[in-house]
Amino acid sequence: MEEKLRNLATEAKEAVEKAATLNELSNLRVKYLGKKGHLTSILRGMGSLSAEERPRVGALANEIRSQLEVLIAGRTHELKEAEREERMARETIDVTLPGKPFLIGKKHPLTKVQEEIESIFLGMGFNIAEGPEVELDYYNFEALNLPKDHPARDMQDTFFINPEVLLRTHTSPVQVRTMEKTVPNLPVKIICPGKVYRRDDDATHSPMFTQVEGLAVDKRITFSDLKGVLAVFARQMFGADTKTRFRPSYFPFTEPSAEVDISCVMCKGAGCRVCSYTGWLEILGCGMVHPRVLEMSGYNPEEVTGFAFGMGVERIAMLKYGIDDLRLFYDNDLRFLAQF
Ligand code: 2NM
Repeated sequence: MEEKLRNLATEAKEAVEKAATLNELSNLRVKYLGKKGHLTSILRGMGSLSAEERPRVGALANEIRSQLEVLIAGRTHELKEAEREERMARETIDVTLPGKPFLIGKKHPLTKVQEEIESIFLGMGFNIAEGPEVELDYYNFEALNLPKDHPARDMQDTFFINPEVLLRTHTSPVQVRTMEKTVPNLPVKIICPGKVYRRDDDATHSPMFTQVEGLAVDKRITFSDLKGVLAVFARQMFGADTKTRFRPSYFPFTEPSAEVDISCVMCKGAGCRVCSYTGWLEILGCGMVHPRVLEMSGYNPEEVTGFAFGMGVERIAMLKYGIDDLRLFYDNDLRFLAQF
């Protein structure tokens, strides 16, 4: 039996040394050391051995097993190393190949338009003011001459957190907060950009959108100042040949109030599909700050006056770039966003 074992060892060692592939090695391990392998089947015959032979044969078998394991491991390493070296010799890296192109991020079109609006008003001496998007009913409505029972306070349009706290429906509360902080100093000359929230959802209305509102309060501010500032804005935003017109309107926080149209950016006023053949496009609302609003903020409406205006950044961007569905701004489709 010992001889059988030694012969097996010699045969297995030779086979392992000659093995040319990892696959072959793996088969050899199964053949000699596996559960149904040669070594195991020889050991099955140990039952016929005498008590003093048995430990010796057992020890020999274990030694052969561990020698073979070591040989197989060594040969495995050799073969892997050879394969690696062969691959290294074959594979070359061409460092002159162009790299893989990667995407560089850019500003969202709404951010670009918002910043463009900001820079036009900064150029006319306005400062930027910001405030909370979760706002008190008082600043969003009450202080803007919209008492609790006012019909213009359509509950449907507002997301309430609780009866006194809501998501701001416009950035006007920032203007009220700024006036409160500034009083009695003058002038107040600010624009308030930011997100606002209304219960609205279609191709031209989103439950969240972006507004820029403006406010100027000082002694002897007039409607002419308002007209001049907005005419300059329209020309800088939409081109030097842009005309403006003011139509009477109503807002609870301004008196008088107006809607502002610009001559159509597409047809220059001749009439086309974009302007519904009117030659004009509505871009914002405005007016002279209501005396009660000035008074609630701490200014004396006998001494100071002010103008205010508000515009939707999405609407301005849609007109500027000829986009017909504002949901494109929020879909985050790079095929759309990459165009700006
Ligand atoms: C608009 C239209 C007209 C406005 C008024 C005020 C404030 F705080 F001074 F009273 N802020 N914004 C205003 C006026 C906003 O948006 C269409």
